[in-house]
Amino acid sequence: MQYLEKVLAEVKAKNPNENEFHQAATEILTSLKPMVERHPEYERTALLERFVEPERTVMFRVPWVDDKNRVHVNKGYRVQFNSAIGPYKGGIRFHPTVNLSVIKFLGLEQILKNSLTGLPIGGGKGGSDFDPKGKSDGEIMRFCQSFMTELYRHIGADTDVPAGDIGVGGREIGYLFGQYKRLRNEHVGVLTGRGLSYGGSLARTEATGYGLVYMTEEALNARNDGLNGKTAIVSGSGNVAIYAVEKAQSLGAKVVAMYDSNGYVYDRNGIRLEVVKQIKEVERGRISEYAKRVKGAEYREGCKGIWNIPCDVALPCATQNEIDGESAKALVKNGVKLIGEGANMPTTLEGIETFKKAGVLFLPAKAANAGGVATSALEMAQSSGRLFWTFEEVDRKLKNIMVNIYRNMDAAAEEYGMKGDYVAGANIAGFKKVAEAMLAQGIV
Ligand code: NDP
Ligand code: 2IT
Repeated sequence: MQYLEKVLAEVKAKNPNENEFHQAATEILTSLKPMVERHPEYERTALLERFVEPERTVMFRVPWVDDKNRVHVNKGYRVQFNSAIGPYKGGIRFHPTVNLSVIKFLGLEQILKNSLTGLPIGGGKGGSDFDPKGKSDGEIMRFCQSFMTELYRHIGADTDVPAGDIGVGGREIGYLFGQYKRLRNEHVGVLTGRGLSYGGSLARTEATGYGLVYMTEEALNARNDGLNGKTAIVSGSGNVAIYAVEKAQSLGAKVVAMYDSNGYVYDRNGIRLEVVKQIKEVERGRISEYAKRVKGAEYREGCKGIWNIPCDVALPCATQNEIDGESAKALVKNGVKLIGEGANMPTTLEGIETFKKAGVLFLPAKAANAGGVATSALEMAQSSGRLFWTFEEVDRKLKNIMVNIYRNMDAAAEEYGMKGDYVAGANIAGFKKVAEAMLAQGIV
């Protein structure tokens, strides 16, 4: 058996039932093939076997008390996957679907994404199967405090720097940071996505969505095209989706649909983002409200139908596997030109294949959504330098980073004879630096 196939078979055998982790590993390893063939030292040093095995996995109990004095227990995770190029870095997800497989797929993706940013950050991810929906502020705070009461001993500004992800935004980062500071007696940059009054960075809130759209525009510009006048669908209505819509609209795109986990809204006149922000950021409500408030907008139960709406550009910004083979076919049939992945692994392997066959321009998550973690690294730089950059300065750096990632993955795909295949280009460009750093550091 070839080296790559052997490693992939081992991943599946040694990590049974971790379907999301298998999916991410399959996508990555398969596309590294031409690179691995040029580097026999990878096999000699078991580089890929080490790459797919987390350096450390922490799993812990998170007990907490709700407003009615009932005791609950959730699972907590932090996977410290790879520190070859910098301290572990990556978000924390609170969602009932969180399990070890989900955290490991996210962690594996994060290693290459963080490498692509060009900044010195390794890869990690964490989370809990806690469901923040419908919880009071007090319950969220007590849960975050309990979570951090275990996590604090494993992280640190030069060791592992968590941030937000699904279900973890500014409010949760605040409670997590408060508890860390209390336990360690240190006010340091141990979490990113902090509030502006206690060490956060301007533009971090906007960064993932803006970054996604900067890369989308760059990819279109490279083909003498642009977002102006394009019809777009942005799935999700959380942090990434909202700021992707904001930037896409500012570049002249018409966003006609968004969703949350209950259903989608279709507004043929173009989504009114201030209404979405009010519902989602202020009221923490449901997207169905939008159709009650905006004339001409329709609400439909269920998510899948959104991909049947004709569009030029689709930006999936909710969660993994939201575009399956069938949805991909519907998008292609309706003439989609570009897919930009704001969420992590939002397209199934079958969906990716469908887009590839149809020649749809496909910007994979680890490149397209890297603006969030890149800006987190800028927050870390500001924290350690005790600096505070303006919005314009951070935004300018973010844009440069996204353009550079685009050019690097484009060049890597071409170098290996796969022009325009950005799944391969992003994996190869990201893996290059990680492999170099791992080889230089010996068998560790
Ligand atoms: P939020 O929690 O702010 O928003 C998540 C959105 O996705 C909500 O609208 C949520 O709906 C929806 N959603 C979640 N699960 C499902 C589901 N199973 N089916 C349909 N809709 C769903 O999270 P973020 O915006 O931060 O994250 C979105 C994606 O972007 C994730 O994949 C995350 O990993 C990725 N990402 C985030 C970054 C960041 O900086 N925040 C950086 C890079 C990637 P509901 O409210 O109903 O649950
Ligand atoms: O998936 C991701 O890149 C994030 N959730 C952001 C991680 C970070 O450390 O800012």
